[in-house]
Amino acid sequence: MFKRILVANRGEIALRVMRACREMGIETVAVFSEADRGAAYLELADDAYCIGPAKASESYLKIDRVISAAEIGNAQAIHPGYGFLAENAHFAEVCRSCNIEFIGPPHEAMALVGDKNAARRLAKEVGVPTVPGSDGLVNDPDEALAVARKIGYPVLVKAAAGGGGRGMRVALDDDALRAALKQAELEADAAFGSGDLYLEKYVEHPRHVEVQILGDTHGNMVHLWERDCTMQRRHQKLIEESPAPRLSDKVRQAICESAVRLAKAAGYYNAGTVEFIVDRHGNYYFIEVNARIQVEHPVTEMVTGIDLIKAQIAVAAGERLPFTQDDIRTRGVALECRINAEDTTKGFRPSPGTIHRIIPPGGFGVRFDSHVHTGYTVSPHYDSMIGKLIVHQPTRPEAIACMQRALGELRIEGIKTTVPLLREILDHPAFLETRVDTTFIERTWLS
Ligand code: MV4
Repeated sequence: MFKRILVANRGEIALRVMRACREMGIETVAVFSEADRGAAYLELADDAYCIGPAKASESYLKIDRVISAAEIGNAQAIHPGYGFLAENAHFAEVCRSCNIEFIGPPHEAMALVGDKNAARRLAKEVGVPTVPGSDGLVNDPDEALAVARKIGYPVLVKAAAGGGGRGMRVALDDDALRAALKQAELEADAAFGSGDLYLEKYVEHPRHVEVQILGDTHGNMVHLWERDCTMQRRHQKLIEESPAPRLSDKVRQAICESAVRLAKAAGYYNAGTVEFIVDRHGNYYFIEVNARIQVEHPVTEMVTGIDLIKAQIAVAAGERLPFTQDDIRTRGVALECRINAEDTTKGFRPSPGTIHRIIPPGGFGVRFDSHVHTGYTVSPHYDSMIGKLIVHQPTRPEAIACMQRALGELRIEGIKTTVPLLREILDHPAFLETRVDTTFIERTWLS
């Protein structure tokens, strides 16, 4: 097992990884930017190095600085968390060439699934349902128009190097498609360094279901069932839950088995997520793979009882998974609310500043994953998420009541947060009755 791990991240996920390491008897090396200097969670690391100025591109995203910190700090492995370098295949490759274990998938598999068109092709090859669309890339407008006429409008133009909803464009007719192709190509080229595009039929009013997978380096791969992440706004998730409501046992089983089949075919190991959209009729379609631990991993941990961060570390150290698929069952229902420092009444604009007072919630079935405290200053330089409130209860109505109770206890003074909106959503008949799709927030709170 590793003696010392560098955590190449900040905030709640850095703290989450450090906590897992402590329990495993592994020392930690933290890195921080000038904006995070003096943050309380850094005191929980055994060692900490400043790797640059506040700007992420000058610190948390600087591969040479992170690697230098790992070498100076004597770390044998790097946990990237989510965001920043977590899905950078080049970084994973540099780690390997420096003899530092990257706690994540092999860089080859990461590069493969990072190419959304290649991932889609692989899904088709192994019989995982994909949305009807182009057979490969379509940068030629005439070819794209022919595909659109065959599958029917509306269609979605997607960037092969995109993901997470970035670089997508809906087109309703031929003229719109021509324009969408031009814009998407320019945008994708500027944002991702590749203008490669592919086409899919636009599935209207989908639910978003994703499957947690976990594999070791000995060829064992399991799924840890699914999460529903339908409750989002502009691709920012607000509430996640497990199990996914309104999913028949048959479809749940099929989606989860599809995810494992695809991950195996990609030569994947460690933790990952396979994303699907599910239409009103229960048809499911593969969308993309997220080659990292995700923000919402705790809901899966609560229902399965498996610590995903510890599992990531163990399999990165070469250990075998200590369970088989049949051992993994879910118990009860878990919900997660993301607490962001944002003003939801002003277009969700960031609300950085000092937290004058925070009172965290507690009690049976309540988990609060957060690095903030009274006197903590939320920096404008990073993502506005300041914590995640997770509850675990026997049933969905009990989980919702528990979440309402816990959000009611949570006091955060000095900055605006998403808490009031979260409480409204949890009270909304459509949420209670699970009659929502991915457009619910935009339709209900015009913003
Ligand atoms: C789609 C889709 C409808 N049809 N693909 C958005 C994030 C990215 N992972 C894929 N996304 C979508 N792909 C087809 N063919 C709708 C979405 C989508 C969405 C998916 C998951 C969660 C929230 C979403 C919000 C808007 C659109």
